[in-house]
Amino acid sequence: MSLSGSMGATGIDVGRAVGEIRELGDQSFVDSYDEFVCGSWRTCLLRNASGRGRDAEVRDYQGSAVSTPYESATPYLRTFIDEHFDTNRLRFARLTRLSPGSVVVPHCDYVELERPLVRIHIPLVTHPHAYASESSTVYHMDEGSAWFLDATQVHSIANFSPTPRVHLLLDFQASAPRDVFRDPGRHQEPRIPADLLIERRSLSVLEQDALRGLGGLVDSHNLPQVLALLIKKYFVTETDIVSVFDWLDEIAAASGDADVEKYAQWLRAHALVSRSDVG
Ligand code: YCP
Ligand code: CO
Repeated sequence: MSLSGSMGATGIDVGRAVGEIRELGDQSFVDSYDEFVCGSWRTCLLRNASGRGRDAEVRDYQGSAVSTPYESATPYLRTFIDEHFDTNRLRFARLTRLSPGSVVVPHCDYVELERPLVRIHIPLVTHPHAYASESSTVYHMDEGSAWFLDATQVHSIANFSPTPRVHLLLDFQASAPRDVFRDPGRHQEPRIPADLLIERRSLSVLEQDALRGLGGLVDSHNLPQVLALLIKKYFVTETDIVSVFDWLDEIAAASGDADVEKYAQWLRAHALVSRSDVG
């Protein structure tokens, strides 16, 4: 059972939103969470704790979210957010851009916060081969709908499509997903429609053997590629999300490379348990 799911259409004018985003240009996006990103995942900050356009840090703070200069440059998006959501509860509003071929290490968010936030995704540019996952459920978030993503659960994303995947991502201080909307009556409880679930196949014996064999190949230079390979394999085969870390541990142990082993242990803890060791 997954907790994340679609809460229904928002009525956003995707064409207008995308037009504004095109005007923003690449230089409005910053890299963050580099340690989790295989490929490119960049964000444009629309509202945050400080109102500074390059402040990508998710942190606790009091009061309402402050508009950045990027939000002033995207008046349609600003109006959409104001009209559709309870902005008193809004803490962060971002655009996220996941490049083709990119994946993110399975992780839990909000571990560094006093209380978890409620996260809503609204896909603006997407493709049936852009995936999100929670535990053993892989799914596609469809364009223009509001999707609740329970980021306290282990989750991941992958873009196997030829185009960048662009989402509007909103984080709220709330205890229930529907509390974030101005008109909760217009939205359903989160559920994943059956036609948006992505079926996976079983992991073959050949693949299992080949994964083990990576111990003989991995070193600190190709570790990012090996990690990306494991995450991509998780997305298409019926494996648990935590298998990524189990495979990595096994491969690291077989490699006999102490740095690789240390990294594998660090990554698991950093992604699933604590973020305290990163500034
Ligand atoms: C997300 N969380 O779940 C992001 C991706 C790491 C933090 C990068 O969309
Ligand atoms: Co996340």
